[in-house]
Amino acid sequence: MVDIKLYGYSTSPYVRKVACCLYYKQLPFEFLPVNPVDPSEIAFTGQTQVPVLQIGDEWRIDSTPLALWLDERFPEHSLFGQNEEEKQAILEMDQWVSNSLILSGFRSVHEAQMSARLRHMAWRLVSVVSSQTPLAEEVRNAWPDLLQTAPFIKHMMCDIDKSESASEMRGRVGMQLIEHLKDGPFFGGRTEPSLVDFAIFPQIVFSYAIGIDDELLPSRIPVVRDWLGRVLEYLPENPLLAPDYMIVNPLPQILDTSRERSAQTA
Ligand SMILES: N[C@@H](CCC(=O)N[C@@H](CS)C(=O)NCC(=O)O)C(=O)O
Repeated sequence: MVDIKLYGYSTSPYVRKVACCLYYKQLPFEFLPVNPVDPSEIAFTGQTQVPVLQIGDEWRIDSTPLALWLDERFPEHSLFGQNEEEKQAILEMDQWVSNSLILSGFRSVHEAQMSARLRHMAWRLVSVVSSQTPLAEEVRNAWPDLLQTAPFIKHMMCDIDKSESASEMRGRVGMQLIEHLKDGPFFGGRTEPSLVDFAIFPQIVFSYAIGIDDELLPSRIPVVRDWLGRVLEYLPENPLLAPDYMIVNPLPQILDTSRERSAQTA
């Protein structure tokens, strides 16, 4: 079996997306944490963006091309369906995940007023980062401001249609999420999971799993909760790349709790 290495930080939605694809494909890999402030671990690539995936001696970047590469190299457990038409539909939904769902998350942080909640979130995120690539106290303390001024996030914001506010965008994304799920069992009404499921799953659960949010709100919606449970069947208990001791709310427990809660309210 060829050596597979995933370089990145667990707080990146794109890195978690690639990890979930690797887990789905049952490809053993080594996760190599990258320091976001001084990404010397990926200096060999001559650039600073994660995820970087290395298969044998070859490395590449960019999560969707990486998923295509994985399918090319390891066709079993396809991430792109069974034919060209399915592949195009999956790529279109994946674009929505990147340009709307993930972007909306970054936008909420970028445009938020500095508040106790925002600081709590940023400090929790940096404690996860620092658990894998130790950061100086001053850097950790400054993380709330650094998050809001990160050049790559600023750059992402250039593509946003500002005629829609951040909260309108969140509302739209929530509605479109349900539309794209199409009652499941997987995104796009598909019978097997695809790249889209593995792009969305870690993004939806991360903040709750590491203790930023008090509740996994999407799991209040029965179709979403059932979908989360189905996706988890293809993944390890902790597919989020953060160390187990950083997981405040383990995923199987999240789903059991929300099942109990909805049974109580039924
Ligand atoms: N289109 C890329 C986006 C990757 C990306 O934006 N990664 C961020 C972390 S979430 C990053 O590496 N930022 C630092 C940099 O670009 O220098 C993908 O899908 O992989």
